[in-house]
Amino acid sequence: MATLANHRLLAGRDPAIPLSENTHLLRWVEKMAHLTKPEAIHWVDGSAQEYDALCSLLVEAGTFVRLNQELWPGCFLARSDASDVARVEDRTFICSLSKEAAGPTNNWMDPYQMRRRLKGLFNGSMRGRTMYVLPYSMGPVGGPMSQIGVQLTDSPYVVVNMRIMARIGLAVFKEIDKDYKRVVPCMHSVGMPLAPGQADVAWPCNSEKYIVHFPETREIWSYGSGYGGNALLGKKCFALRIASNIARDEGWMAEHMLIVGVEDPRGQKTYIAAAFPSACGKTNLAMLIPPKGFEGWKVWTVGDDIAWIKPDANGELRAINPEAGFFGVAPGTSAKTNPNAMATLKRNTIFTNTALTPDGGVWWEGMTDNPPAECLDWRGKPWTARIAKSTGATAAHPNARFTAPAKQCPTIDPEWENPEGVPISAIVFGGRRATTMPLIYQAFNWSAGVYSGATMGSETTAAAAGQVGRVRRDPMAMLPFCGYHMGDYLRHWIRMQRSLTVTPRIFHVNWFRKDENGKFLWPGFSENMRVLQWIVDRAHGRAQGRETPIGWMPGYDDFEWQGLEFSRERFEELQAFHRSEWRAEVIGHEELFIDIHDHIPPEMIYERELLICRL
Ligand code: TSX
Ligand code: MN
Repeated sequence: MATLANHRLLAGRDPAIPLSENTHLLRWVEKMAHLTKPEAIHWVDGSAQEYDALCSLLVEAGTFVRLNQELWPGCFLARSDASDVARVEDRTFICSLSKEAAGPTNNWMDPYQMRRRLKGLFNGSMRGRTMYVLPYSMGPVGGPMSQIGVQLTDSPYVVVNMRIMARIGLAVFKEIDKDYKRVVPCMHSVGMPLAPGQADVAWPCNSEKYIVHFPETREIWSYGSGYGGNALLGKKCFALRIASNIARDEGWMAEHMLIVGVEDPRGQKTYIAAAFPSACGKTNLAMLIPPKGFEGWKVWTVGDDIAWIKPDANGELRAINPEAGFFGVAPGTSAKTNPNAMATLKRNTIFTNTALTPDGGVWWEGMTDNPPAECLDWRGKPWTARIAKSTGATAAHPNARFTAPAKQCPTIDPEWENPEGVPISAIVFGGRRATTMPLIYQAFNWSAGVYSGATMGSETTAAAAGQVGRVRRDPMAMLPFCGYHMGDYLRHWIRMQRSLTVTPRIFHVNWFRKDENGKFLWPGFSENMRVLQWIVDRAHGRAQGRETPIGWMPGYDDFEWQGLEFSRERFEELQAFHRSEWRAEVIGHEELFIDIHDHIPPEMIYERELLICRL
C-alpha cells in the first residue's frame, strides 16, 4: 500500500510546506482543511517528479493501470466507478442571489441554503485522505486574458489530469504571490472519507453529487464525483460557467468553441472559432487534415473545446484556448476519422473507461475496423465480440475519454500559447440536422448570425431522451454551460458588436443532411476543408455568394472540387432551401424563445420577424 511518506520522498520535497505566501490563500486553505479534516495537505508544485509519483500512487491504489510502456509510453488507464461516468447536469446548480439571474435553463438553489448543505457534506469529507492544493491558470501563466483558480481536492486522479488540461503548480503560486490576483476558489471532494484502517476503493465517489457555482462570489463547489467535467474544475465549471459571468461583466466572451487557423498556399492564416453541440465531431474539425486537391493548405489547431474571446485595442476579436490539453471522447476516434488525435494520444495520455487489450494497450469502438480477439472492457470484465453480440455490452464506455497534452498534436498552431490570443475572422455555428439545414450558409450580419447561433440545435439520435428526430435547441452549444440567464447571454452577444470595429462573419454549417434514402449527402471529415475554404474566402470578401431567404450560399462553382467527385445535382440537394421546411423551423424557434421570453434581446424577435417575412 502506498503511503504518503513514500511519495513525499519521491517528490524530493516536503509537500506539506505551503508553496504560497499569499495570506488570503493560506487562510482559506486552513479554513477548508478545518472543514474537510484531511489526514495531510499536499501543495502541488506541478513538477514531472510529482506527476510520476502521483501516477505510481494511483497504480498502487488500483485506480490506474500502467499501460505497456513500449507501445504506450507514459500512458495509463483508469476505470471509474460504473455510476460515475459523465457530467451530472441535473445535479449542476447556478446559485446566484436571485433565481431570475440563473434563468429557466439552469438549476437554481438559494445560495445561503446551498452553502449550508455543502458545509454539511464537506464536513469531514476528506478524512483519511490527502487534500491537494492545486493552483492552476486557464490560459498561459501571466497572460492578459488568463484567469487563475485554486482547486482543493482529495483526488490525485484530478491532480494528474489537471496537469495535462491546465497550467498548474509553482509558476501559478508565484503569479498569485507576485501581486494579489483574484483567484477563483474551487472546492472538490469525492465525498468518501476513510475511517481509520478502512480500505480505499479504486474509484472513490458518492452517490449524492453536487456541482455548484456561486456566480457573484465566483466560487465552485463540487461533491461526490471524480469524473471529467464534474471534477476537473478548470474546464466546464470555471472556463465556461464562471468565466461566462466574468466575461459578461468585463465585456468579453467565454464560449464553447474550437479554434482553428486555416493557412492558404500563400501563407495567409485565417482563424475561425466554431460552436457545435455534442456528437458533431468538434475535435475532428479542430484537427482536420486537408484532403487531396488542397496541396499547400494547412489547418492549425488552437483548441478543441473552449475559446475566450476579447476585443483588442483596435476593436478586433482575439481568442485564446484557456486549456492545455484535450479531454476528448475516445469512441469513434481512429486513424481514419482523426489521425492527428491518434498521434496526440500515443504518449503521456490518461485514458479513462476504455478497454484494455492483452498486450497492455487500449481499445475502443471505432478505433480499428475489427475489435481485438479479446480484451477487458471498461469495467475490467472479459469482453469479446461474441459477448458483445449476446449482451450488447460495449468494450469502452460510450463516454470514455483521453486526456492528452495539446502540445503533442502534430498540427498544434505555433501561436496556440500566444497570451494575446489569435485574431478571429469568422464564427461558425452548427448542428446535427437530417433535413432543412444546408451544408453552409452565411448570415446577413451580426444580429442575424447571433440568431442562427441562438436557434441552433441537433436532432436527438437513438434512445437519448425524448423522441428521435426532434430538434433539441442548444443556443451557441452553451445550454449546459452558461453560468447565467440564457436570455441575458444572448443580449451580451448582441451588445458585443458595439465594442468591435470589425465584426467576424458568422456562418452556419451542417455536415449531417441526409437524402431521401437516409444516406448522408456530404462525405464530411477532411472534405469539410472545402467548406472552410469558402468561409475563409468570404471572410476576406473574395468568394461569391448567392442571396437566399436565410443568408448567402455558395454556388456549385464557388467550391473547390479538385480531388472529390461530387455532382452539381447532389450539391443542389445538399444546399437546397425548402420554404416549407423553414416555415416549420421558424415555428420551432418560438418554443425556445417562450422559455426565455422575459430576457430575450429584442433583436432576436426582430430577426425572427424578418426571417418570417423572407419565407
Ligand atoms: O466528426 C465528424 N465530422 C467532422 C469532421 C471534421 N463526424 C463524426 C461525428 C460523430 C462525432 C461526421 N460524421 C462528419 C463530419 O463531418 N460527417 C459524418 C456523417 C458521415 C459518416 C460517414 C460517412 C459520411 C458522412 N461516410 C462513410 O461512412 C463512407
Ligand atoms: Mn465540450
